[in-house]
Amino acid sequence: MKLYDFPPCPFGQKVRIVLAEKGLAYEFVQVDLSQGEQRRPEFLRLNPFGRVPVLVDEETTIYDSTIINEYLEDEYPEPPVLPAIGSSAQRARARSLEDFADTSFTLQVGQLIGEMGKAESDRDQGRIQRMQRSIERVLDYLNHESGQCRCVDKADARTVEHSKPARRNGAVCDRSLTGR
Ligand SMILES: N[C@@H](CCC(=O)N[C@@H](CS)C(=O)NCC(=O)O)C(=O)O
Repeated sequence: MKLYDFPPCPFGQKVRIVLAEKGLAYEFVQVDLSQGEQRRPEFLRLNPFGRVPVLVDEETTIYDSTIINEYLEDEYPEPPVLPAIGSSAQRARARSLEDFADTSFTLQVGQLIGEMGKAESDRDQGRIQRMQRSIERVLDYLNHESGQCRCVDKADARTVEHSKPARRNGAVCDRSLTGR
């Protein structure tokens, strides 16, 4: 099995977590997005949209992290990463949380990282404040869903802290980002 991926990509990380949970061996093929390697013809033959991650499992080529993970769950069901078949409501909830992470959390945090990675004088403070408010709503939702308070703050702070551009420009990574 081969995974075409770029280490900082959160969607690739999602797939790598499932591969690790299932104990599946694979070859990591780096597609360096900073060098535009996703636009090379040989990669576009795997994913015409030019995005990582892409999984190649023998004759099967799949792109999009959610679909890759569904494939892994179908093809390699043990150990499962979704609630059992038959527990439809719980499976739906797991999928909703995944969708929420993809559409309402990862993107916003990524945009905030991008803004904080700029030199301070170039940052759009209005945009930063809007993103902080949006992330704060997301964290409230996750804290409510998880029934816990502190872990989400810390996870979010780590995400930003580990961003190289943000670190390079001395971004403050803890409560100041979420305004708490
Ligand atoms: N919905 C896709 C999103 C994948 C995606 O946006 N990947 C980004 C990197 S995190 C990418 O490859 N961007 C390259 C580009 O847009 O040129 C998934 O879940 O796999």
